[in-house]
Amino acid sequence: GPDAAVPAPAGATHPLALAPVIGPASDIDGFVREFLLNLNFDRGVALSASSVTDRYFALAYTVRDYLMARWLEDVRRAIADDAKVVAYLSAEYLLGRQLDNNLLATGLADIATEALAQCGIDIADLRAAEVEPGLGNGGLGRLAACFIDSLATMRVPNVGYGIRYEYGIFRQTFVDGQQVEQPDSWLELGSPWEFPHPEAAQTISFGGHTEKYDDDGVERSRWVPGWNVQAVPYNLMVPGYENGVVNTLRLWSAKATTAFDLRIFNSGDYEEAVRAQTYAENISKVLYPEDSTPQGKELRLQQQYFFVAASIHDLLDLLGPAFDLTRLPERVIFQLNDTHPVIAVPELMRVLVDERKLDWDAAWEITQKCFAYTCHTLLPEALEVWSVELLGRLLPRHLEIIYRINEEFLDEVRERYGHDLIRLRDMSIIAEFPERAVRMAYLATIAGAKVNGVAELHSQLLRDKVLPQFNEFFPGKFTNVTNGVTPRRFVRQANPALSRVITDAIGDGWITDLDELRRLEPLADDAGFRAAFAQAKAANKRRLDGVLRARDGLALDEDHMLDVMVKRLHEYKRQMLKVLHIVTLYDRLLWGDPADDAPARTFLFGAKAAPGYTMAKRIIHLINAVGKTINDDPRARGKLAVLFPPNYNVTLAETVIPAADLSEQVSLAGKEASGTGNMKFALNGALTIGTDDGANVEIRQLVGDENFFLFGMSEPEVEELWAKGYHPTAFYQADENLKRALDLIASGAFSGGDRSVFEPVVSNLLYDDRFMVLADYASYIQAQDAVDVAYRDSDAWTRSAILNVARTGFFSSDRSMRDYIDRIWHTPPLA
Ligand code: GLS
Repeated sequence: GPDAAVPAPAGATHPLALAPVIGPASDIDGFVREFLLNLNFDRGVALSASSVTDRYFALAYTVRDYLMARWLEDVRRAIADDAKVVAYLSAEYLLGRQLDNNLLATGLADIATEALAQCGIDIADLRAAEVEPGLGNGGLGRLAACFIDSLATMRVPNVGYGIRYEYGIFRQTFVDGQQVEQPDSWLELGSPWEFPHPEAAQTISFGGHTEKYDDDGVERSRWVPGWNVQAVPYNLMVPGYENGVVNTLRLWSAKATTAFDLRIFNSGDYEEAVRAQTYAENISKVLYPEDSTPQGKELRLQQQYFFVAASIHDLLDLLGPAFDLTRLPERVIFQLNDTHPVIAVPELMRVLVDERKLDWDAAWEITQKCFAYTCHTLLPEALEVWSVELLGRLLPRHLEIIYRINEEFLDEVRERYGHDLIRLRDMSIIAEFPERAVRMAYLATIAGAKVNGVAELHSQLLRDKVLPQFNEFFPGKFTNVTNGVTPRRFVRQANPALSRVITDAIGDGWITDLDELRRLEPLADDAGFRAAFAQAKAANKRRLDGVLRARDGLALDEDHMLDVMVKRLHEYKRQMLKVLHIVTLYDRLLWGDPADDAPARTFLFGAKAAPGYTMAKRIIHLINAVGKTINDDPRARGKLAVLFPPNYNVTLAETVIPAADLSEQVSLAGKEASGTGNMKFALNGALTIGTDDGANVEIRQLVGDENFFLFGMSEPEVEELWAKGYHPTAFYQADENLKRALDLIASGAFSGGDRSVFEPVVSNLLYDDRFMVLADYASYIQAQDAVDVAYRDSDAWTRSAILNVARTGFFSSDRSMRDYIDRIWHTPPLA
């Protein structure tokens, strides 16, 4: 981008050349002119002949030009200003659509709408043409996107580093109710939001071996790699909200190195050369679609090393060759978003020791101050572990470095506790069973200046259950930062109806200071405000109905309570609990009290299953089967409906969440690290039915028990039940309603009489039920019955909904960023 910090060339005389940047005029005429220039000379079409795609691109270029004029290369400036930069290392960024976000940030939304109208174009049609970059799986990736939005809005110098996957999270379709994955070719038509920078490419090496050599009497080890690839950066703009700041998201794309190709080409092996090129470029080909439970695939480790090595070198290049590396911790903090980027730790050590010739101790001291680690899980199977065999083959020098870090660490442990073999085994970075493997979470914990969990309960369990020996060993290292979501995208942009109601009441300061929402509290008792609030909710339901009709041919009855469960499909999240509730209501409807006056409900699901996760896919099939049976049954008409639009993504979330009445957050206590959907719902005026898990705990504390439907076992109660022995069949036998619901599924009632289809789902619950669905069923049904009662008093419900909005300003990602700054990064915002 143009760099305002750099003066014009010495011979420049024209006034325009002397201006740092020529920006387009921020008025309707200026916008129209810029739009038509882009349409005519970039797309090369006349307005009359242009397609929706042409127009979308021309609009995107226009908005981009405004941002570009403000893209002050904040990183370079920050470097020049000696500021400390937050380098956020994340394998995932679930960005969502860019156009609306950028219109909002630039304050151009109204001008653009009117300018296009004067060109005979409805901006809504162009918005709809944008394909969202789905470069993440779920909450973890979306969190990264929220964080970089907040950092730009708060003027904190930040570069987000990640991978430019050619294929993001798969596009989900349903065939006969079963999930079928389609490739997400989001780059097919190109993306107007990215800027390739081939001149800033990095060479990233892999494989080979290490060798010892004599360096002026000092024995050193060095890496002799076997092959390499180019990492080409693509910059994306991350604009702050109406503040002129544009930070950078830098995503790396793999490209075969020409030298590598040439060597093989010269050997005459054309096919081998092309094969090698494909191999290299595979590295950034596709996002791994596992959320929370990664598979230990070689290509995944390649991806991880590829992007963190490129990012570290990029940052060191920015600082320049003369930079005094002992001062590195004053200038950068690498935040490790889960274990995915942890291979950055030995990479920085390698650069410092092998390339920059620092001695080990000095390098280690620097490294320990430059990294901080965020853990996003409690599931043991989600803590990444790389086999020594694989890591040694792909990154032999890094394995040596990890061994040395481990040896020195275990020496310290021995010094503190003596030769306690069990403790040494438990704290070693290297696991011995079932195979020798590197525990990336341990490496991150040892190397990181701080380790944080993502909600109070999660951080406490991290300290007490997941890494207790480390918590004891490193007092003060563990901390909490409760997650947050950006109010720009998830309230202001996604919910214009509610935003208007809020702004009319308290002004628009809440958009960058979400605690302002507190001022709505007294208005919960104001009938006029309640009416306006309820009208916004109703309008959002109609908007959702329109989107679902156009997108999927589904319809939503605006008179129904909208009960929503949207999140990745995972057994621990317990979509099955929701299914059992629906089946129970259906069963009641068929056989129960005909005078039952429960409010009509529509259940809306959105969920992708990892392609290899068989049980999750069966549950998706079951939801669709139950939905079809109920939706086709005239006896359920006007009372129950089930909607499961395929391919839930950020774009769909933005219309679903504002329309919801009830938010389902029903994970088994102790399993959901935080959740962030839970926050988005509360902020958009849905009430939560939830367990005492993740950030639900904090939501309930803030909104008050009377505005939250709590059910289920607490985390200690879960532990207690496990300890005394959990027998799901006992719950099945003891609870008539539960028995009826499970029997109905097992009977084939939802599978055309075929009892085999869902037998594995039912058996799993009856004989295994790792996530204690049956144990929490009764309590869940009871809470849902309380929801029915509460919903009937629509005034009281709206009052609670308003209080949910007014009391959850804490969950702004701006607050999360403040916490990271205070507790971990110590980076003051730029003036
Ligand atoms: C996750 C957790 O499962 C979520 O609870 C959490 O909200 C999110 C962001 O911290 O991180 N971890 C993960 O691997 N995927 C997630 O969404």
